Amino acid sequence: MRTQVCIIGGGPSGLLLGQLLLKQGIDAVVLERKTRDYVLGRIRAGVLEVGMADLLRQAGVANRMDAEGFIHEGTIISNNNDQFRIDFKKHTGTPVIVYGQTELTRDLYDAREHSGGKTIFNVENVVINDAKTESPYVTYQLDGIEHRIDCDFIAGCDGFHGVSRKSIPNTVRKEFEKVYPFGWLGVLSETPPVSHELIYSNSDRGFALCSMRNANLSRYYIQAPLTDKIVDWSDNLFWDEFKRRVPENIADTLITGPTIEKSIAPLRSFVSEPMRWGRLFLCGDAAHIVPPTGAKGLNTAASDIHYLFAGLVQYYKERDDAGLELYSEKALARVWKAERFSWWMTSLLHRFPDQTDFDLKMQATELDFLRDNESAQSVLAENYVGLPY
Ligand code: RFL
Ligand code: PHB
Repeated sequence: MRTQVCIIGGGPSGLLLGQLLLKQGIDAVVLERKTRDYVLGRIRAGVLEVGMADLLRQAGVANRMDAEGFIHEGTIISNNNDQFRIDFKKHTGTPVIVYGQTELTRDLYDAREHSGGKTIFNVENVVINDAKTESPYVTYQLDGIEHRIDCDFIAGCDGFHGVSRKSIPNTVRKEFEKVYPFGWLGVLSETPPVSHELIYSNSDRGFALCSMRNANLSRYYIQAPLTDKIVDWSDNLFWDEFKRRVPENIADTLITGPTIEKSIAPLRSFVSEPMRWGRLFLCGDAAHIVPPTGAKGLNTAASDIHYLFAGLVQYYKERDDAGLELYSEKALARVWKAERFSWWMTSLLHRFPDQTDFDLKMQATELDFLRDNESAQSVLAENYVGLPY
């Protein structure tokens, strides 16, 4: 088989790139290790920057997001019972859109099926070959039979555990990593959200986040030790702990119910440089991970796709490879800013096992400063709604 761009990974990065390319008449095949249902079963991000929303519109997959997504013009930050609001609209003129990654991925799969884009599921043993030549190819197995796709370019959109990043030799690749000593225990519950804006809560017992998916579906998180087991967190234990970490008025009005999903995700900051090796381009989680506190994981994947898509269009329409040459540099410049913001938000809002009394005072003072200082709020707002592409 031959295609112009072979996309490894059918998560949001790969699917978004596939749809954008299809609209430009550029042929792409998506290889996915799992099934569509498996990919759609993963509950992940919820906040979209307007830059990402625009990209989804450009790809022609934004109708449901525009109809059902929630426009958020601000967010609440709390420190025990002290609460204040960051006004995105006032500081940046821009809101964010709350629309779940699961729904967005479903829209992308539906659009792909509708437009006849080729997706191959359940692929095994994907291998990237000759990425440093002008004739790269990808081999994989399906039902035990070996297949080969010849292509012009390979987009490595296969997430943190994929093969793409690891195909770049160790001598070329430099990895930067910070692993946090806790995770996020997240639940989904069929209850109305406790607040119409997200609440990021620092408390003496650790971090908590109130988020949502729709009018009757809430997403709540608490910081938890990585050694905790899901089976030990009954719904009652979760709600009790959650209520202790949010301001009293929120705890008092919270509607609890049986949870329909519960999982613990580790927190990590990670960047792999460069994001291009010959004709292989890494995008999204394949190249970088952020802790979720800044809601940047999915959005940074989208900005990578923006740069790669622009470079590919320039190559195919103008026979100019300048955009592709600059891909890694441009993508990384934005990635590192998202890393900085996510690391800062994480440091501001969590309890760390080795925090000294001095560290705690610094954290509390940083929160007081943010509460009282419009410029600091403006910096947070600018980063949260998304830096320009
Ligand atoms: P994904 O979503 O991991 O998709 C990669 C896809 O590639 C497939 N794959 C392969 N396919 C073919 N061959 C191989 N060898 C393959 N190896 C893997 C996988 O099956 C998968 O379908 O990466 P992508 O597309 O770059 O999208 C990135 C986002 O998913 C990610 O940044 C965010 O979800 C991160 N993230 C969160 N971000 C937020 O902004 N807010 C959140 O609340 C949030 N929660 C999360 C998260 C990431 C998590 N992970 C990765 C464990 C919660 C979790 C649990
Ligand atoms: C979510 O709704 O899952 C969510 C929202 C904001 C974050 C992280 C996760 O910062």
